[in-house]
Amino acid sequence: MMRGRELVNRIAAVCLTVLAALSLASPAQAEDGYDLWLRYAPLEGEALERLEAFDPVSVTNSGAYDDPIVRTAVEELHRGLEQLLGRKLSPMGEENGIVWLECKFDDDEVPSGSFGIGSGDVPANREGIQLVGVDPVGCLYGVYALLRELSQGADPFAISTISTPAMPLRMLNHWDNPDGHVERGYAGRSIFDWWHLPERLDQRMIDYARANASIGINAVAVNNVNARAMMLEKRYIEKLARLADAWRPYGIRVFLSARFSAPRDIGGLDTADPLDPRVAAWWQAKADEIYAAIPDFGGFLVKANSEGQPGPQDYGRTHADGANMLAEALRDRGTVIWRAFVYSAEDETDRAKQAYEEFVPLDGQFADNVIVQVKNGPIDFQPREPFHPMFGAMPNTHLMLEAQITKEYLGFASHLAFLAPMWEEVLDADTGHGATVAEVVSPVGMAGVGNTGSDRNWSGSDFDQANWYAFGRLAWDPTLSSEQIAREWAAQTFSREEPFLDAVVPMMLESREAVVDYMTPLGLAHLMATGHHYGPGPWVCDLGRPEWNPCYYHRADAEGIGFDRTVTGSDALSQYAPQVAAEWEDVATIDPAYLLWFHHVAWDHPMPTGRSLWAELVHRYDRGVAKVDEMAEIWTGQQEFVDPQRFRAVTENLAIQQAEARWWRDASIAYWLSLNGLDLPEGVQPPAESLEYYRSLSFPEAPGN
Ligand code: GCW
Repeated sequence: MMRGRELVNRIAAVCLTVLAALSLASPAQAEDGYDLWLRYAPLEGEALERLEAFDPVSVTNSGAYDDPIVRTAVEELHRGLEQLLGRKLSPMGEENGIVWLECKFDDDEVPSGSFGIGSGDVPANREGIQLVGVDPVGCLYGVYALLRELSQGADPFAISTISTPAMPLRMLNHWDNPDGHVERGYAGRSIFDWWHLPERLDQRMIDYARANASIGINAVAVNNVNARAMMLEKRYIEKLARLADAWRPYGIRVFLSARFSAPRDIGGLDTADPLDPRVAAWWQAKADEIYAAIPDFGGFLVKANSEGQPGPQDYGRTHADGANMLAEALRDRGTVIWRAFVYSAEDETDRAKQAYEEFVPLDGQFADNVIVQVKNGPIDFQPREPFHPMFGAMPNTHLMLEAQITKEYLGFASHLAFLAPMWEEVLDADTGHGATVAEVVSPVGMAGVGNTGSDRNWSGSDFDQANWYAFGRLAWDPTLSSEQIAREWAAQTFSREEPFLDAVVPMMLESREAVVDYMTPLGLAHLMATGHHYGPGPWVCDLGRPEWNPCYYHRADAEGIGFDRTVTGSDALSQYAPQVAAEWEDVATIDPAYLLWFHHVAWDHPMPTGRSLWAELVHRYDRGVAKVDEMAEIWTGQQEFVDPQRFRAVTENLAIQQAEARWWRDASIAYWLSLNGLDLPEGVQPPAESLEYYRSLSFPEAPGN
């Protein structure tokens, strides 16, 4: 009997030793990307010595505030430092702490979340790092900023920064449905486990909050803007309250996408007319119910009268009538975010003009707690669009920017396209109304349509994590350069070795332009296949509504190609301020990047490069394909810097992108050739297959639809 138990114990002991050895050995072996940019890979060499000079490092919370966010800040700092140092630290809160947190400044002039970091005297008359937050969340952001610097190998004593968020609202919008499907999601199922909430809170919800807080994101709309009214029911409010409780210590407020017809759908009313007092009373009671469960509830995000969603126009009311009624229900507590992504199924107007036409006349009519959320461009998250003409045109309305982090039109999760340069392009655009887009939206905020899912790496691919990261960093500070963002992300996520960064950062910076080149060069747009938007479909011309068809957007025929949006065409150009319109109205001087967005031109139209339009178009396709080949080659050279699992994952995605870039190029060229009957320019490779072949491809199972 005794001998048997002894044997069992021995075997157990041996197993434990082996397991311990394995778990020690494994981190360097393979990484699955779950840790995102919060890997805090152990420092080495000089960087380690510099941090070790702090010995004994501990973290002191000088104020000892009993605040959950301060507690998060202290824990995060402790955790990050331990990982960077590769050893345990003395307990938190010791008086000999070398990082001194001061988390309550009480200055109303300084925006919430601001912080400063510098070296200076800390208790026990020693030199250390002082971190001052204007409020608890300022401390939290300061901690992440400090760790970001240290992770990149910075000298702790040389860190000196004061940072203030440019925008109050830095938000993610999730197009996640309650059944777990994510509209335009390419990273698996939804991360929100509504089925098991509120009883069960997945650890992912904490890790998600950490990731968001680390880049300054402070608000999350948890459900699809194509909303189910069910999400407003009591049982869902309870689920949402559990998330709100879990995220509060990370400074994140929850928002709900609200279906405008909810009073009818779940409220037992026969109308959702915003001017009907019963409807207003229903929303008021609903808001009261939500605030009883979630005192810091952010508010409602609404897609109304767009793509079949219900809205105030169903009752002959305006967007302002609808938004203001909801705003009244949230008054002094929350915000209504009303989307400007509208185009009517009955309207013959150029789709690019419709949002401006519906909203600009309402300028000044929206309640103070209403924000109008405007996509970066006037159509729909294309690889390149000019900025939306509403920016700057509604000086008496709170406008915020909506960007799409998930890459619906840029190759899903398999194509590498770093989006910071695209967002930088729109943020830096001069609206001609005395402000850049960044300046217009800075008093309000920015929302990004999330790219997270149940995949271990969160975003469906390692490089798509960079877009989540970049969105948060730009919402915090739209003047940050794409290069800085790429550098800090790549250093934290993969390797802080200079040769690696010098190779990978330029590759990231050029990646989005490569997608523009092989999909929609020279201002073309919306040529993707129907529904799922996966792959090319420029030949689609026969769908029910004109603006569902790629042909509507490219308008190509035997003579030429492009959408005339000048005064001789749809005149969408006149929605821009005069000096902006002037830049784009002349076909001879317009930036070729926007040429076919605003002009219909002949195939032999001379381009600034000396090529004909046709030759230039083909040249751009080839340039895009060549760039992806180059990216794949650059990545091949990075093996020594990256763990095998992620190295292989990226390699395989790049191989997909190489093949699909060719597919886009070949299918597009084959189709244009069928219209213009021209020869291919000298030395250009003909498409690998016939047009019929490309047209015959179909992918009903493509994700995200
Ligand atoms: O980009 C388009 C998408 C729709 C989306 C819509 C929107 C949520 O194809 O899937 O719906 O825009 O922004 O409302």
